[in-house]
Order: sequence, then structure tokens, then C-alpha cells
Amino acid sequence: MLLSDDFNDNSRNTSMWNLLQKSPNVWLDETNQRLEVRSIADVNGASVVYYANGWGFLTASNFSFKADFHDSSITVPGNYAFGTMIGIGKFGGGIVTTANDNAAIEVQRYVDQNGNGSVFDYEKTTDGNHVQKDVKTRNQDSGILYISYDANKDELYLSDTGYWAANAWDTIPGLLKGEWNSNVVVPFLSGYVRNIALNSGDAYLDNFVVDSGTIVYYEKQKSLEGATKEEKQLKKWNRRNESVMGGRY
Ligand SMILES: [Ca+2]
Ligand SMILES: [Ca+2]
Repeated sequence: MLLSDDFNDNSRNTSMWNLLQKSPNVWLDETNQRLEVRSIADVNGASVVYYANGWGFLTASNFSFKADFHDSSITVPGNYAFGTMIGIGKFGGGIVTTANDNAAIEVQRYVDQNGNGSVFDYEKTTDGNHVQKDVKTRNQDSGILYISYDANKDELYLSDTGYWAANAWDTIPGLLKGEWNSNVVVPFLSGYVRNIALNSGDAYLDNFVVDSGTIVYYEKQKSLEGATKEEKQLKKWNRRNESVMGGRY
């Protein structure tokens, strides 16, 4: 294990995570020794994100990370959806472009015009073009989400059973070094809620663990260069991160 967060101290580790909250009605609450997705009902779909603060994975090396999830089988009338997910976003040109370029595995529950479901889904966004690639039925409320990457093959593996190709539910080829042309990618944890109130215990993530990878601390590297110009640039990047992260993730 290279890095982990068990959320047991009930407060955000700000050297590890940035918070992006798009709506006051949907929030992450690090409480009860886990990362809870919470909301009030009158929302039209909003996400809230913990994304890596100034660190990421080099795409020159394999990497793997996971997190526990829980999505309760709550049922209420009406049109709603909620989900918890783990994913990666592209880091390029000094900014985290998680809204425009991301890949994620999501645990979702919904009741809408398409019926009702309790599913896993794989979602991918490149240059802002969002694709919901695959959906499969989910039979359990709790489990583990896994993301792993084979650097030689440039293949990303998404799974609810384990790491690497043998456990892959979905394989995304040619994305990180191919389509994204990215040397570094940034992990994130996220919740998404539409039109439902989530109470404590309804949906949460826990036990984020990086099991392998080459971690780079890109912001610290920049800071260490010591140039005032660089520091200004870094602040600009950080501000831009907030706006660039303003998409769904
Ligand atoms: Ca915990
Ligand atoms: Ca914490």
C-alpha cells in the first residue's frame, strides 16, 4: 500500500484532497469514519468531488487503487438518481481537467422514465464528450470499486471484483497515453445526486487505498522551484482547477 485514507478522523485531509462542491444541496460529509454523500431533495442533479490535491499517478507506470462503497436500497416515489464513484481525470498543461477528461466506475441507483435500477456503470469523457459505455445490474448494496492501469498496454481496468485484466469488468484501451496524451492522471472520489434526500448512511465511500503506482507531487515540485512567477502560475492553475472541475465530475 502506497497511500490510503480511511476517513476515520472525520475531517478532510486537505494535503490529500481538494473539495469541489457544485451545489449547496449536495455535499460530502466526512463523518462516522467514512465519506458520506448527502443531499436535500430539491436538486436537479449535482456532483460533489474529492480530487487529489497536487498529486497523481505517472502513466509511465502501472497503478491501482480502490475504495469501498455503500449505496442503500432506499425507495421513494418519483424521479431520482444517486451514485458514488471512483475515477481518474487527466492532468495536462498544468491543470486537472477532470470535467473534460475522465473515466470512472459508478455505483448507481435510480427511478426514472427508464424504470428503476441498481447498477454499476462505466463512464468516460474525452474533450467534454460524455459516454456511458456499459451498465450492469448490481445485486449488493456494499462492495469495492477497483481501478487499475497497465502502462505497457495503455489499458485501464474498471471492476467491482479486483485489479488488472483478469478481473476487469470493462477495459478502456488507448485512453491515458493515447487519447489524453497525458503523463499524469489524478484520482477522485465523487457523489452524484438528483432529486432525492440522502441521509446519513444511505450512500458513502470508505477505505481509499492506492496499492501500486508512481505517485508524483506536481504542485509541490512547482513550489519547490521557488520562482515567484511559478507560484503565481500555480495559484492560477488552482483557481482554474475549480472552474475546469465545474462539469459533472
Ligand atoms: Ca473508515
Ligand atoms: Ca480525514
